[in-house]
Amino acid sequence: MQRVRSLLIALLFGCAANQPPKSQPAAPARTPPSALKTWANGAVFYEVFVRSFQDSDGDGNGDLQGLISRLDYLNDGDASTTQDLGVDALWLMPVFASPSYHGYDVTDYEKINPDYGTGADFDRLITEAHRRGIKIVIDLVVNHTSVEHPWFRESASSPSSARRDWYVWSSTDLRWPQPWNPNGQTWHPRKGAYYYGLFSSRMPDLNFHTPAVREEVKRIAALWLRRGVDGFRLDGARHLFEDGPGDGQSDRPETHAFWKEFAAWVRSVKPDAALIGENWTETPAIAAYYGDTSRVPGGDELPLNFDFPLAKCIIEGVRAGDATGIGAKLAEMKRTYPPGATDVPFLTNHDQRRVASELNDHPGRLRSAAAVLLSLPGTPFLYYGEEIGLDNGPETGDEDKRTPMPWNSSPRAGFTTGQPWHELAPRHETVNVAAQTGDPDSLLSRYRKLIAARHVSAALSHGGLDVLRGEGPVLAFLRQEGSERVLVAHNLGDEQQTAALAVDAARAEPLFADEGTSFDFSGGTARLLLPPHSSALLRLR
Ligand SMILES: [Ca+2]
Ligand SMILES: [Ca+2]
Ligand SMILES: [Ca+2]
Repeated sequence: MQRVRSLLIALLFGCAANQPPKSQPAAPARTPPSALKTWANGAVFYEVFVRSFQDSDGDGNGDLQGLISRLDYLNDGDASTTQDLGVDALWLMPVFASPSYHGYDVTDYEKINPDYGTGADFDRLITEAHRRGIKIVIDLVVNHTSVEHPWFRESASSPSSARRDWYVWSSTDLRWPQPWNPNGQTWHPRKGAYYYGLFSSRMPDLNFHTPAVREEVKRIAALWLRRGVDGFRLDGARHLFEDGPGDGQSDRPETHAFWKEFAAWVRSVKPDAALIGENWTETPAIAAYYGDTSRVPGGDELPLNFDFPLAKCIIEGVRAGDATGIGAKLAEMKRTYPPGATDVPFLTNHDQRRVASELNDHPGRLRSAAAVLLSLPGTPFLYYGEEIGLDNGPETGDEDKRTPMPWNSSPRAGFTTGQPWHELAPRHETVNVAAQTGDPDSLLSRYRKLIAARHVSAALSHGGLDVLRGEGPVLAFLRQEGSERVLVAHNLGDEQQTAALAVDAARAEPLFADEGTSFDFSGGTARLLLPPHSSALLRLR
């Protein structure tokens, strides 16, 4: 996704919960939750920009061989070692051939980007990741192709081209603005006609009304699933179909219908494949992308969807030291998402200013953000570098959200022996993996411990959530799965807090507890003492 879009969407959707109707009728009896029961439910994902992770050959571009060499950092596959981060799955930003540095405009869906390596390198990555128990999900960008894709060249060559209807053409300029930018145009001139390109003139939209396009997308998906990938992150998923300006450019009924068709196809090829939708909008519209959870466990449309509104609430709440917005958003999700839907919480991704910069590198706030993220239900995603508090680059462009990973304090940070494709983020001399490895108080160690706590607890990794306190500086909730209950409490503020919560338990076993936290259970009340920016994850007995 491109910069103007991400900036404007971020402005459009702040942390505000959509309120329930004023006179809300009694909730109808819900069908029993039908949760997603695959590896993806509860897995901890890690988003990787391959170009920025590790260069293996000194050309300054990260590549697949480099990523393979860093897999042990992410998860070495050995449960007896605890220095690895412990993530369960990777989301690779686009790895297909593309003329751009980011890869979101594909020219060949069957070819690995030569900057990243060969098809054989990709196969080796899959093998090496799977050997460590790491799943690999790749970005599938099919709303549009590159303007340089041979399909578009053929389509644009003549109105009578055999592929004319693979793209969206008009004989006149319909002048639909971009939904997020009144000055952005979506119809672009070519040889006396106009093609639709929602994101840019470099990215012509495929025409999903054309059956051959739908079949080709399904064929490509099957090809990569059979080659070993474990699922897809679906770029711009709400924009497949368009039938008019404004609301007609997103969330069309035909878009929902296609994703159901696509999901059924993917299940037929690889039943446990993960599908994660990028539907950057408000909570009720995101909720609709799960489809029917009573028909297929987790939903018959997209079983995982990024939670952009909650991400905004977490960052604003942690920054302000106030849990109110997070509590209200969690309550809204509970009444809006279909039963059994798996949320996908995250802090920021490659389209957003990095969380460390959003929180002004405040160590306590970064600690709180990590703890909130990794104690929430669903399938949390980390963005590479987040675990060490990597700053945004100094500029506001997308490249500055995607700078090379700093591995050590050397001048090129251990990322490359050559000239990095983009300058390193500020403070990389001190904010790097080596500096934080082995330090029990580092942010990196915190991420490791929180991920480890999640892995030993079914309630944390798969359970539901009931908010106990979501106002003022304290965010507290109960996570439950079967007979296991975990009380989660975060103090987002700069002052010590005490909290008395109605919790029926005799005692508690900490799965994770910051220094200085203490707790006491008696008479149906949990009494917690929480130092500034501390968290406690307590298994109740
Ligand atoms: Ca390279
Ligand atoms: Ca390990
Ligand atoms: Ca489209």
